[in-house]
Amino acid sequence: MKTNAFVEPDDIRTLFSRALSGMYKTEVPQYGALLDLVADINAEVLQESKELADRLRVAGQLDRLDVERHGAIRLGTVEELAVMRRLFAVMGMRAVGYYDLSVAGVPVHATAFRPVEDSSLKRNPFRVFTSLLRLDLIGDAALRERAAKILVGRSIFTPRCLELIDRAERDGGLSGRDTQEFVAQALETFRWHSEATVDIETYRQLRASHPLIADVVCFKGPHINHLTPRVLDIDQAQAAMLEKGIRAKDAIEGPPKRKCPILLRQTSFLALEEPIRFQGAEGADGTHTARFGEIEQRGCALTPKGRALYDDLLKASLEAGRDAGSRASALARVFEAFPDDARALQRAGLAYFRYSVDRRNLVRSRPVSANASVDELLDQSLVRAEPLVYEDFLPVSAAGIFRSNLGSEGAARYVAGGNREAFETALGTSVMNEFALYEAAQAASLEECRRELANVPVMASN
Ligand code: OOG
Ligand code: NI
Repeated sequence: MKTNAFVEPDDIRTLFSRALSGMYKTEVPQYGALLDLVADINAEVLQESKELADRLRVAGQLDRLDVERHGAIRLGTVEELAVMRRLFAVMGMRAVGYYDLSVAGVPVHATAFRPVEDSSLKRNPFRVFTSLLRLDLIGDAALRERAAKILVGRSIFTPRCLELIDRAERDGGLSGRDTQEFVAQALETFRWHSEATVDIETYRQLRASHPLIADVVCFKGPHINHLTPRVLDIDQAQAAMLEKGIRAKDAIEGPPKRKCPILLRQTSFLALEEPIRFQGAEGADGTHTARFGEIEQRGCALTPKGRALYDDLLKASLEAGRDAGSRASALARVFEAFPDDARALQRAGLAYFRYSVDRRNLVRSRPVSANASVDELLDQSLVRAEPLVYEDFLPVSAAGIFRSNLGSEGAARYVAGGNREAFETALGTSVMNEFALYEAAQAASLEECRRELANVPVMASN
């Protein structure tokens, strides 16, 4: 019966992310160079710090490191988003979080599709930042209708891909053979097309409204626009990129360098200018920039309290400095107010942790009280706390990435604000709350510790 068994969604995700990475490597050779650079730095960092290597191994982070990627796509219609949710569900990915980018002058809102279970995150935490164009933010009614009409005319999924999604939903999974076909078919949606679906004049008009609108509307599908590996030392990676003559963004997005990294730090290199064939009698040629390279370093997930402090400090630092140099020093200065060691973060309730029993201290002379507080357990070294990795994105960083890669043309300001309800209606479900996921993971780990500790026999110690 083994041959008829369904393939685990975790395995489908790994096959897909691998295939996507392979495709992107042939499409954008610089991506391959970036992977090599990141692999070298990670090996060096792990070599230099055995302590970090041990910690990552205990936390289940080491094995996932070289498969860890996030990508991004931009969709045009609510129907596309609804099907994309179903496609990612086949690979065990759920929509987590709502990101409103309109506040940053980018006419999209977004979610992150990613695995949510601990065991799945350990296997392969592949995530895709998926944004949906908000045509309602285009002021020019004629242009808005034009764009909507163009989008209605395209289908970004192959018919076979849709059939296989249906089958997975109906049967509760995909066989090995169907999985292979599904991965190949799904890949088509993410492929680059060097031929536009519109003439160059339409492209120019849409681009003048906002470069992102042209990127979404004028092509056959939502080409993957970057695929980001995780690096263990982003400052080193940034320096290495500049040394290699890669035109990196001048500043790293997110928090400053710290002993105990929090959230997410990202940098990217500029979009490629790619030749495009436009529609029209004369087959006019032009260029388009959409795809870029990005790397990131991930730190610990913050509680709502920690996140509020992060947001406040980031805002203060942005007000403080304009150019890259003064921004970096303002960032470092302002963030001195954010505790920078794991225990302090834990005590202040700023970050989430995974607790595990510290086996070295299991010989005890008295039982652990069932109501011992986390602090007591930590103080007695009965449990250890390992920060939970931040698995999501940051809207301010995302906006910075969008901006640096789209150019500043048509840098509109939108005042409409987010529209989460419309997004969730399009998605066909509500997005999951990322804080609730971290909270649940933390609570489950603590529960497990208490169970384990309750079962340890008490021995007389000296
Ligand atoms: C997505 C930008 C957001 C990130 O890492 O914050 C993103 C896009 O440009 O489509 O990927
Ligand atoms: Ni990204």
